[in-house]
Amino acid sequence: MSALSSRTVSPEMWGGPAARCAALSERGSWFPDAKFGMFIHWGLYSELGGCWQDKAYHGIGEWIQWRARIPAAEYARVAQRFHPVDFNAREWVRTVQDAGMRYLVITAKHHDGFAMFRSAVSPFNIVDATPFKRDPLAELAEACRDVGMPLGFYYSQTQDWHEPDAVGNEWDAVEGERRFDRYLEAKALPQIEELLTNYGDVAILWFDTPGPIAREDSLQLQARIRQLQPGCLINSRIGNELGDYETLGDQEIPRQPHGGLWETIDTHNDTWGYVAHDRNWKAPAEILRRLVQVAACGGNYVLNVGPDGRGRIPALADRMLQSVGTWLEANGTALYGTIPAVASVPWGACTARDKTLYAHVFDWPRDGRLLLPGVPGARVRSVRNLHDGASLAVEQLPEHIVVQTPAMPPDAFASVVVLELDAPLVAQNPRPSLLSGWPLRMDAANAERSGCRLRKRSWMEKFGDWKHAECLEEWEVPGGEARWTFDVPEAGAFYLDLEYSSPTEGDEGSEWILRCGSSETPFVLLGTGESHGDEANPRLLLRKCRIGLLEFTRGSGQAVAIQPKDAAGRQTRLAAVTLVPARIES
Ligand code: FHN
Repeated sequence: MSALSSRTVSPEMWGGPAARCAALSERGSWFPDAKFGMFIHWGLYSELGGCWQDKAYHGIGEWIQWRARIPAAEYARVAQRFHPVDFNAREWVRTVQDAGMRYLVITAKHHDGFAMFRSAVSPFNIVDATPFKRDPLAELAEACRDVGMPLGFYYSQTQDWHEPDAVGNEWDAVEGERRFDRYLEAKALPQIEELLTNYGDVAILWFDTPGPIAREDSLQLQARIRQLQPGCLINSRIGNELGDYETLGDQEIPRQPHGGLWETIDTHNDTWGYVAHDRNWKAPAEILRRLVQVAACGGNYVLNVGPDGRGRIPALADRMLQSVGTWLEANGTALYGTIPAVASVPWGACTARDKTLYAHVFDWPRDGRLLLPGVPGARVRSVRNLHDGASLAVEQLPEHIVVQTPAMPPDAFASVVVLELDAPLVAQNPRPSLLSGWPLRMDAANAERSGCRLRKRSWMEKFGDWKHAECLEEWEVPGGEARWTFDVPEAGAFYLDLEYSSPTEGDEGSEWILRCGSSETPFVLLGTGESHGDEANPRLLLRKCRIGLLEFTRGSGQAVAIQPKDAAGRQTRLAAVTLVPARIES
């Protein structure tokens, strides 16, 4: 097995999607209904808090050993002062519950190779190597068991920077051949056995960065888990398209429904492991918006918390999670156990259960009218606010539903409007509507396209802070075209904005044609340049460019289309077009 080398930090390190779970009823039937989980990254790196030898590292803190090239022996000495006396398993589990989260996954061993549990396999573990001497995973397992909370263990199976035979540590000199099979047999497999033997029921074995792991190694890991705990779920990062469910890319929030069993994992600030100087917390409304968006696309949302070296969950994170939990306490019926309904409405997203549709409204309508896509084959029987039960007037048009809403949103973060139908909602992907007063964003993936390709791009901004976009690329000139079709329930004027990246240098840019109805307008897209030399996964500098004002009359099936006119447009990566309402008359 080769070292991860240049693929160490690229989207390939996540492996492909999982094989579909064959026996969900026996294994992990709890998973799709849970919707919201907590991820905890906690290890020796938490003691360092993103700082090594007075230098602050920005980005993900659990990679500090790799980034500062700390020799394994020197890093191991951090254990001598790792003494998380404030760790309290029951309090952590209460925090998970109070946040409305329904399962917990914690790092048993991250890439630094340090076991956060008692291990007879390697003395590099929290019980044997630190003054703390306790086994936090045992305490957590007991606390979770007492309240019936599914508990999962993260285990870095491929990278282990402490072990010369494993993958990832390219800075410590190693004598002789690196033998991954030796590491797998001597450490990874026996430690996984310990985790599956000593801690009761393990709900998930959460693998990471499979990178170059061979198929037979992933199969061996999977077989061992099935043998010891057949009920344990395995995520797709076991590698080689195995596992029971898919873990999307880090911080990847889909915009469109995504099939199968899956989860999105997200950071609360810009790191997984504790970083003392990272204050970029997502506020509760943003967390809820991401959670609801993921649920409306059919997945689970797992939000990370990074406790510090004393075992404390950062106070601000804790407070914000409590606010999230308060919202879920009141509105959880609109989330847990629901199915995806509508992922792309400008004011939020919709989930559903049986004959009930839940509209999660993050941006409350200012004109007192909430417009929803139609519900083919069903009649709306009644509409109410979930918050206070107040019933709301509704008009059901052939393609839309219009709900009369009060001036003020009933809930500070997101108000849920509940629509009771006379028949179950049929899964649909409605044509978008250009609603007056609301921007309509249409992604690359929604375009009818010819002479161009749709590609998923992922790139890092701060180290380990991933961004994702699907883009239309490799435009043919002539012949390339992208077209978006939508309904216009009310006439209006809208600006057309493009979100794109173009490595073309120079001010000239590329010339394009915009088609709308019978009109054809040329426009120019300036080069954005690229700041990153990784050709396979360049860092995109996505830029918004306003093309101009368009007027639409009422009518269904209207479209905007764009085409590159000159060869300079070939390399453009187009992520989205947005129609932004413009008020012309007073
Ligand atoms: O390298 C790890 C990283 O430290 C963190 O654990 C994340 C969580 O998904 N997984 C890997 C990068 O994708």
